[in-house]
Amino acid sequence: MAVKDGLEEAPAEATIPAAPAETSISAAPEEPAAPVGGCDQADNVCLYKNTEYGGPKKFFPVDNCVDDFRAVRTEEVLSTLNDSVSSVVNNSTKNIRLYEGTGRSGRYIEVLAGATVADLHVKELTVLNGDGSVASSPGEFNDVASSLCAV
Ligand SMILES: [Ca+2]
Repeated sequence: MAVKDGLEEAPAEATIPAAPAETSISAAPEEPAAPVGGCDQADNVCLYKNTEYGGPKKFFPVDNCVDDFRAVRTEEVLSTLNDSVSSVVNNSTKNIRLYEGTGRSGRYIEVLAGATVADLHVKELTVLNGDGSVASSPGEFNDVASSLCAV
């Protein structure tokens, strides 16, 4: 590169071609969720303290079970996730369960692959007991989750 008057030109930014668009659009139900709430990493499960994917948040690779939200601080490090999750994005191809108790115990809900729940207060969920029987349907699951795992 030519240097003029001792000033080196900054190298031009390499032009990176846009990634090729997906050529086939699948309508399969396991299609990952549209990225909302910044949950744009494939195979992540994203939990938020507020409804509509707002507030302090924490993202997890779907293959890692998280057995105790009391030990998990949000990205904002304000507090733990325990008993405070109000919305969920499952941007993965696996169904997950959110459990009321630590160590995957107690009542749970399933959030299907690619699904989102904008407001866990809303009574439109099927809440199951640990033995798989229905605890409430429609039910809600706000501010109770303490562990999660893919199924
Ligand atoms: Ca709990």
